[in-house]
Amino acid sequence: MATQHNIKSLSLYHFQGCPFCAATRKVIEQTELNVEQRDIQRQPQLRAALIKGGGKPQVPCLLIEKEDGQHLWLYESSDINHFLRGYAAQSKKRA
Ligand SMILES: N[C@@H](CCC(=O)N[C@@H](CS)C(=O)NCC(=O)O)C(=O)O
Repeated sequence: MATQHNIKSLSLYHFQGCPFCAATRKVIEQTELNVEQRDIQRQPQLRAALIKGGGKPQVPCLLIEKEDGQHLWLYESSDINHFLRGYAAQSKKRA
């Protein structure tokens, strides 16, 4: 799994009417993490990118881009929320 110091960026694939996405957006708001939000209903090309990269159109999905160029596609809101909280806690410790 990616650790705090080797992550380049985080992006959330989501859409507005999805309750699982809403819960994850709330965690992003609470943790104040810098996560780019990519709405797959507003931009169909993002849905295509999600399927191509992650393997399926399910949202929420967190794209973790590492410094070495590796891309990790994390599905399941409970796993994403757990990851975000841990990442936020690590970031605070290192600050
Ligand atoms: N267990 C998943 C459920 C996610 C889910 O059902 N997302 C719906 C939108 S609310 C979805 O993407 N459905 C389309 C699909 O699975 O292909 C989670 O907690 O993230």
